[in-house]
Amino acid sequence: MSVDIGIIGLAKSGRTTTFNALTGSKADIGGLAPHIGIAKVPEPRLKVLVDLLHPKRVVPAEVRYVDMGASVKDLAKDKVIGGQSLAQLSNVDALINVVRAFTDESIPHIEGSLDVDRDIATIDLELAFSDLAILEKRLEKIELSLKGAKQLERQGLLHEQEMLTRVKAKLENEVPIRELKLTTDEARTIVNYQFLTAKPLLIVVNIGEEQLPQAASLEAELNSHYSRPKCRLIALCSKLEMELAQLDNSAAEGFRAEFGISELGLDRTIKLSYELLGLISFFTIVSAEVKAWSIQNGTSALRAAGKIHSDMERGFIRAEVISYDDLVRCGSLSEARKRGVLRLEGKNYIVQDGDIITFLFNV
Ligand SMILES: Nc1nc2c(ncn2[C@@H]2O[C@H](COP(=O)(O)OP(=O)(O)OP(=O)(O)O)[C@@H](O)[C@H]2O)c(=O)[nH]1
Ligand SMILES: [Mg+2]
Repeated sequence: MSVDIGIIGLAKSGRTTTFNALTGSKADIGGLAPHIGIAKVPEPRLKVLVDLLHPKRVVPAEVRYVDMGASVKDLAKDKVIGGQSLAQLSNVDALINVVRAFTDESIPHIEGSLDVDRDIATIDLELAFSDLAILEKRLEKIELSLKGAKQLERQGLLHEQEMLTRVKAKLENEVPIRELKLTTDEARTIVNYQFLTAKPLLIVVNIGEEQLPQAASLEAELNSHYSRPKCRLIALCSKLEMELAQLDNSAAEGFRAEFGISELGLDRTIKLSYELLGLISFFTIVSAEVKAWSIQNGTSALRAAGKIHSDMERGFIRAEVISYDDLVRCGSLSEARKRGVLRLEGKNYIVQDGDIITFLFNV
């Protein structure tokens, strides 16, 4: 299971450019076909582990980005997003909305003028429309089923009807599902519908090169409105980021210094997406291979093992765990073992960010 992030937005907002920047791809700008690309999750601790352990192979965790091709407005032909596009979007773990802030006379803005707030609201509305359509369909079905339902089934249906009606009222008042306070049971039901406004949202404000000196202040100003539950905003120049992604390391370094970019937009974007998704990293070191994995914060050792291989989950015996800091302090796993710093943990152990884990299992 990789992490999937869908890139959406209005036409000519810079979605494909952002996709290319994030994945180092060279997808055809202006093309309408969906693009799928993979980015390696930047993980500075991985480099330290490599320097320490000299593995033969190092495998970073990955994120998959999907550039939907057509704009959200074009996907939503009959007011709502449907068919294959909806299926594709429903499957992602988080959304990136690329909003145009760059000016370019030769590329007319699709809405006639530049207005970041308006464009953010437009996309929010499109996503809400899609969710409302799904809600309405489900509510109609529940209504029908209630007619012939037996007592037990009836209770479940009434329960769901009550909750979905509540969610619908909120959506109609422009409150996205990601902001609702739900009980664990309710959240579990909601997850099954894969609502678009339930997904964490990262707003990428795509600024022009000439706006770069103001990027930080613009970002802070916009974030004061848009940093809401499971929603964050970042300002970056996708065009420049794309060009940077296509340079080799030393050339990119010079370029970044020239434009005063301290951290790559790609790295920040992935980091923010991870924060939004509540993801943490753990590492495995197996026969000269150091590998990083992403899991939801709060995952048990048993489930973490299952992420690597289902056999590991089925045959789980225990996990040998050391924190990243402890390993760095000891210098090697064998030294850590000698000093008794390695812990043996059971299947219910909650994996911590930076844990280095060896799973013991039998098949
Ligand atoms: N000046 C400037 N142009 C940009 C920037 N980002 C994107 N563009 C240009 O804007 C045009 C549209 O960019 P795309 O990345 O294709 O945008 P899109 O949202 O994928 O567009 P469509 O898929 O065609 O709807 C391209 O000509 C880009 O080169 C930017 O930061 N500055
Ligand atoms: Mg495009």
